[in-house]
Amino acid sequence: MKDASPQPIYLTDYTPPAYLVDDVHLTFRLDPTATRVISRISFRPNPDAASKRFFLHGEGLKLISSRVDGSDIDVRDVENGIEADVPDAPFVWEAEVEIDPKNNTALEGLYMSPQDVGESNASGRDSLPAIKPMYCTQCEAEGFRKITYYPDRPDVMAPFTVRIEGDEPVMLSNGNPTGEGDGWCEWTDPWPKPAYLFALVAGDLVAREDSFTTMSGKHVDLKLWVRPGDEGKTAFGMEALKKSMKWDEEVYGREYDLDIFQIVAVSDFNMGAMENKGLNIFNTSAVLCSPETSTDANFERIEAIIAHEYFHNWTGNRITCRDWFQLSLKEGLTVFRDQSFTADVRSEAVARISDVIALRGRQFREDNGPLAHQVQPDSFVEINNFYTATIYEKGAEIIRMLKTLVGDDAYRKALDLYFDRHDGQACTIDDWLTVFQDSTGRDLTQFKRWYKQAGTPRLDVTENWDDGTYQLTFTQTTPPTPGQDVKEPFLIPIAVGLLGPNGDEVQATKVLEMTEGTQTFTFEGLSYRPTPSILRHFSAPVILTRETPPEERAFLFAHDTDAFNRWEAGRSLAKEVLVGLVTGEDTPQSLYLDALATMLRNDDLDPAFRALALQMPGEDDLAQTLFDAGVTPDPDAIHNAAETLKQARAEHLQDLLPRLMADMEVTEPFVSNAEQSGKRALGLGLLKLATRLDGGKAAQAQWDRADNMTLSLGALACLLDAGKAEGPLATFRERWKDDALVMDKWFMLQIMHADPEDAAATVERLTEDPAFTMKNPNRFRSVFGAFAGHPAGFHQKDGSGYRLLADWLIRLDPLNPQITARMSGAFETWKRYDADRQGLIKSELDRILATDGLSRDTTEMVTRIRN
Ligand code: 0A1
Ligand code: ZN
Repeated sequence: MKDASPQPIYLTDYTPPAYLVDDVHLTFRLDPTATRVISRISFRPNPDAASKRFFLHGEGLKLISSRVDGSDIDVRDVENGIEADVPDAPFVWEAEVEIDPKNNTALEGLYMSPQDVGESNASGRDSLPAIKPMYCTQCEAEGFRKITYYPDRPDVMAPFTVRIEGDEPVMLSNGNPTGEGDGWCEWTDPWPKPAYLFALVAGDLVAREDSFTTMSGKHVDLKLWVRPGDEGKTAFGMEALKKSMKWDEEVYGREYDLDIFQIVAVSDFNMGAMENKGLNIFNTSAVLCSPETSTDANFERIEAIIAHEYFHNWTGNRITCRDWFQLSLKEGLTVFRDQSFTADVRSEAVARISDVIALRGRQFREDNGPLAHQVQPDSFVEINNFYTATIYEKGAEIIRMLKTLVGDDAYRKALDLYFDRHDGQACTIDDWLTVFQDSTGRDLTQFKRWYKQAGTPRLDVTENWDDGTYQLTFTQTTPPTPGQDVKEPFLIPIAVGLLGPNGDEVQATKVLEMTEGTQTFTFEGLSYRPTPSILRHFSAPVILTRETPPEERAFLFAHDTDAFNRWEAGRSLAKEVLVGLVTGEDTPQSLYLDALATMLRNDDLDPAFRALALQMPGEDDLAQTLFDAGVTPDPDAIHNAAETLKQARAEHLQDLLPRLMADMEVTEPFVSNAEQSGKRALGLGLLKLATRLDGGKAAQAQWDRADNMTLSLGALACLLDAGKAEGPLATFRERWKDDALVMDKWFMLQIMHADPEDAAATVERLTEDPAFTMKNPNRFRSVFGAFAGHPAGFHQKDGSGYRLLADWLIRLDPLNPQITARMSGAFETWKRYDADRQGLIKSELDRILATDGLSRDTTEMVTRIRN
């Protein structure tokens, strides 16, 4: 129900819990609509708390009975839970509640998946294949209160024993198995944990089994549980898990701490995956893969997410967060750890470039709009709305900067101290920074601003050359963000290298520490004026604004010894051409095209790098760039400029294509490794160019012979662009109609490649498809996420795109507030656009806000966007 005026929660209001928990014992009597949860919890007063109020969170629970030390006790219903009068001494709380997992469509707490079994969908035509639903849980951030009454806050940590009663073939919970019999089993997790890490799974599942021997010689059973039929998609995930376990031992000295580690794949899941202690639960899309059904991009994402969840065992579980304002303590650090893992097991340069593309596409976009917020917020209404790119990706950039500033060895020492000092605790971001201060002796007061000031700093550079002395003067400014008008200077690590006329390094990479608003750095004793390579490896999450002649960027694109900056130079040239095409100003088009050709021809360069250099800047990125330059972006004009440049590139690179395309053929059996996926990525980039020249002939040939999803889907995308996809789309649908993850691609691709004026109609047509359901987050996202990611289609000036999305958000909200709130972010860029579009968007936002019973999640998001 809509909360009349959702009240914010403030970081400064934190108080320690009144009672601590020594032990939790839960019994689940499973039933689809009437599961009983019986809890026995040992509480004791917290000596560090001022309050003696005994309060337990609870939401949507039917209380059957409650007792304290064996005697019935009356409880009072209060906001968000119950309270009761209890002894001022240790006591045992017992309660029995009833919950309804089958009708839990929000996918928080205990729910069943799939949810659509036996029902026909909107169109009323087909029904989905009958799969017996399984039970599963999602408790982060505040889902445990939908399972039983409990102090559902991360600073209350306790060991859990869980007994599950039911007739499901497989029944799992956190920790180690400690007993089983007919119709029941028991799991014990000895490591104290907050309730958000609780998990339970029960259903008809099969496991891929393996094992891992830890660095101290302990044997760990590994199980990856999936539905019967999906076993063939588990091999890669298991290998990724073992690689992650090994990496965390080698790089961070962290060993696994239970006898068993399990992963379960679930088809209805709001996010990618969840790090529940010893029992990670994954969205099927984040773990299941095979060459026939998954693309290289899928494999890479799966490897990173498996690593991410596994790494949480130490950064998140063993050391958790004191409260949700500290979310980036675990998420920023764990993202940084998974990024480092990917860089190590794949290619460092490619990983960094890909991370930055994602950061700019999601976090910079957020930071430049009405949803901008601090990495450590001061307040929130609904914590689920703070699982954002800022908390995750900017949080990771902060850890990366810290490591750059202190150096690799000091970073590792600090981490050792962090684990030593805080193991078993619920910590704050301040605790984390204090560890670094203590172990390195550095004062991090200014550095902390990265957590407390929202917004992306702009970094301006001017240079001066005077007889052997070269100077770089930087000025930083951070635009105001909601609630923060004035910003103090950040401590910005700026990695700089200087290049000579032949591209040789006259100054190897050096990290300049900028602390002032304006600051000059001097390099002496140079024999000629160098070309600077600034912000190497993207050493800080800032927007570099520098007037650089295109020739200099072409030079860096050809010569920079820093792979990131080399790519960046090409990217910024491409953007300058696009901007010129939109505004009618001169563009350095031929310079860019020649430089691109030279780069592509250079066989010394990794194909994956070349593929990234060939990738076009996104249309949304361009809209922001234009807006920053004071030009109101017109999505149609941007789209047309992109089309013009794509055509010009195809024509310019025509002669190169046959040789390069042949070189990118992979003859060995499919493996998703850096080498093969790089070749396929470049091959697909070239195929797009070829399609513009041959009308889809090469794409059709690839489609006919492709034996893996990467090549099939790439060919299908090109055939869509060429207007020749009707037959292949039908074939694809028929072949994959029973594979939900592949069908997601079928939906997504048609929208991504629709002409702008047809995109909304395509969405409407696809929502009529019997395979569309809004109860499955992956399917909903594959349609509406793709639509929101197609700026020219979504922003059609008649407002049809806005109306369509708003209609569906209003429909989805009562079922799944979390996904609705998240998808409303599609509107976050509205202030960039012209008055007509702004007016149309505002009226849709108002229409959403006027909906009766709108969830707290969506109310908060849409209100913030609207303001
Ligand atoms: N902690 C998980 C992500 C996650 C967050 C929230 C969720 O529900 C609101 C679910 C999963 C991770 O970082 O992987
Ligand atoms: Zn995480």
